[in-house]
Order: sequence, then C-alpha cells, then structure tokens
Amino acid sequence: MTGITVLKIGGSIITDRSSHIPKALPDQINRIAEEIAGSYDNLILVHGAGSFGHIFAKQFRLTERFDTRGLIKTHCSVKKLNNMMINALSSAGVPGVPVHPFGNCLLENGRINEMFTSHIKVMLDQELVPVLHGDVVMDTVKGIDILSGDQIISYIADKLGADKIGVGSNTEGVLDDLGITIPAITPDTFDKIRMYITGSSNTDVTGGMLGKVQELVELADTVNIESWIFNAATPGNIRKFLEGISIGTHIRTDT
Ligand code: IP8
Repeated sequence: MTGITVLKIGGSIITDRSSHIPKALPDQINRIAEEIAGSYDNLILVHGAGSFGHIFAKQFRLTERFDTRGLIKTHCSVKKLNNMMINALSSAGVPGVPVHPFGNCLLENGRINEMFTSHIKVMLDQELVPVLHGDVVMDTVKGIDILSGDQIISYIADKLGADKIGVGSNTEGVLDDLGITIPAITPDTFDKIRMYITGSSNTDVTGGMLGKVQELVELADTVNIESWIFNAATPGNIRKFLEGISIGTHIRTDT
C-alpha cells in the first residue's frame, strides 16, 4: 500500500461560482471521477463547496453570527454536492464514501479543535475513498463557523500522516501579480511573495488562494508534508498528480 494522498478539488471546478443559485458542473464532476478511477490507492478526497456553500454562507453571514436556518440550508446544500461526487465516483468504479464534517468535527473560533478521524483510517484500510467537503460546523466560541476544505486537508494530512497533498484549483498553480505560475514556495520564500499572490474571489468566505497557500506552507514547515497546487480544470492533471508527476506550484520545506 502506498502512503496516504489527500486531494482537494476546488469548488470552482465542480460548480458554477458565478451562479446566484447552487449550480453543479456534472461534466467536470464525471471527468474528475474518471481521472481518480486510474489511481485511488490510499486516497482521501476533499471537495470545496462552490456555489453550493459560499452563496448561503454569505447570504446568512455565517462567519459572523449564528443562524439556524442558514446553518441547515448550507449544510443540506453542500451535502447535495457531496452526493453528486459520490455518485459520479461510483459510476466510474471508485468506492467513494461520504464523510460530512458537520457530524465529526468541532471548531474553536474557526479552527479545528477536534475531528474524529479513526473511521477514515478504517475506510482506507478497507480500500474505500473517504470524500469530505467544506461545510458549516459547530464552533465552541462562535456557535457555528465555516470550515473550508483547505483547513480540512492540512488537518487531516497532519493527523493521519499523509505523504502528499494535491490542491486542484482553477489556475495553473499559485500565480504572482503578473499572472505567472510560481514554481515553488517554501516557508522562507512565502513571506517575501505573499503580497504578490492573487486569486481571491469575492464570494469566497474562506480566504481564497492566499488562505490555501498559508495552510500548506505551515504544514510543510511543521511536519514536512509536500503539496502541489495545480489546475484541475485541465483534463489529465488530476491523473498526473495521482501518478506522482510534479505539476503546478510545489510547496515544500526550505531544506
Ligand atoms: O469551498 C467552504 O468550503 P471551501 C464551505 O472549501 C462553505 O472553502 C459551506 C462555504
């Protein structure tokens, strides 16, 4: 068995983020499932919420206040997207199983305080592919908050001792202010280039590209787990990442 791989697919790849209502992109979801079918040994999949989560999170201001209706609406909506992903994986022959963070995670002021992961380990032992997603989650300080897929991947990779992380985004990698892909980022270079990193979007309540990079740089720095941020909208890239081919921006330690 190979080491654990954690792969995040951004919500902007599998949903239409410009839509005012939740809108999935079934062709993309099916293509991604087929690419994953080529190599899914010891794989944990995490997907973003896209228009299924960010629209409601913003509408009900869920990062600022507790709102019962908003909580239920947002969670049910992201579960629908997760279900589409599970069905597509199943059609492609991949045994994906849902893991909803709302039910197994607790935040403290927006950061993961506790997350039950023992069942995820057993799922991997049974050759299943756990599929988590950005979600609304109970928070000991704020009541609820939004948990991004980006925070999930770094937490889970650290806790389960993953070998590598892939972040399938909608750009070629991490772009600088001129739109050029930055080939490698280390904790040392991050401080110098963070002001040039672009790509945050208005409806993204969880931080956009800078937030993603920050999570991954911290992980490289603290536990030496490498990551790649690449364009998951380009057919073949997910397959390449899963086969161990280096694409996009490589985030690693200084040494
Ligand atoms: O799309 C956000 O997750 P992300 C989750 O991974 C919600 O940032 C509910 C907006």
